[in-house]
Amino acid sequence: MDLTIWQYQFRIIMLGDSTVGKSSLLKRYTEDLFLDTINQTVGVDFYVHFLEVEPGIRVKMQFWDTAGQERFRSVTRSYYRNSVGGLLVFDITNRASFDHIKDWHDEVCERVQPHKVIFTLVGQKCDREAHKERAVSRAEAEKLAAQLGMPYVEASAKTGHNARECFELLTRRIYQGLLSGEVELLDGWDGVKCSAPQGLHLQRPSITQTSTSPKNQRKCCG
Ligand SMILES: Nc1nc2c(ncn2[C@@H]2O[C@H](COP(=O)(O)OP(=O)(O)O)[C@@H](O)[C@H]2O)c(=O)[nH]1
Ligand SMILES: [Mg+2]
Repeated sequence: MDLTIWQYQFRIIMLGDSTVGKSSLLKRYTEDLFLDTINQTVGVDFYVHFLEVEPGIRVKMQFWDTAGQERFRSVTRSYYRNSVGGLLVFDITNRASFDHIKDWHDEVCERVQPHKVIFTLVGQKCDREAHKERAVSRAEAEKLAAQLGMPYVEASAKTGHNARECFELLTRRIYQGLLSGEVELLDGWDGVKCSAPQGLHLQRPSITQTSTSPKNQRKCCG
């Protein structure tokens, strides 16, 4: 079986301040590697990974890894619009990176309208808890995630703890969103692509129809 055949492509964006470990987490997931001195992301990098969300349904996850620095925002903003998923990443030892999560969230929601982005909140570098470096409690992070309507996962690119879970949880939620109608395929939007609609056995027949009517367009964040 050709593992690169896919039925859906989801475009997912990495969000969060510089140095929280976005690129490291992606590298751990896609290559099972961790580098102590990883090159700083300049502009936007891009990674691909495949996941079978149910038997016979393979999703190509296309990850856009942004640079968190303010000076790169103008580059990354243009990519928000065509993303269906977002990993909001902070570093559990860096309080400011947690405080900025709401800003990242609000900025994306504002810019993707009328589309909707499905998020997961990730507390990165959880291996450093062992060194008593935690600056954000799990309870606090869970509270913020609940307020923003998303799950919270603690991960470490260094040890690999939950690296797979955060990406796959998000991908499965996007797929469920497609089945339920929360996520819609719209003309001129690249967040989700469907390779062979007629060949799929979907629970929701309308999923394969492209719609541009305003009544079907949802606002971001409910
Ligand atoms: N201890 C620890 N360090 C990490 C982890 N993830 C990334 N780092 C380190 O944090 C620094 C920034 O990582 P990077 O992936 O470039 O962050 P980005 O700017 O968000 O893409 C690098 O020195 C990484 O080696 C982790 O899970 N644990
Ligand atoms: Mg990076």
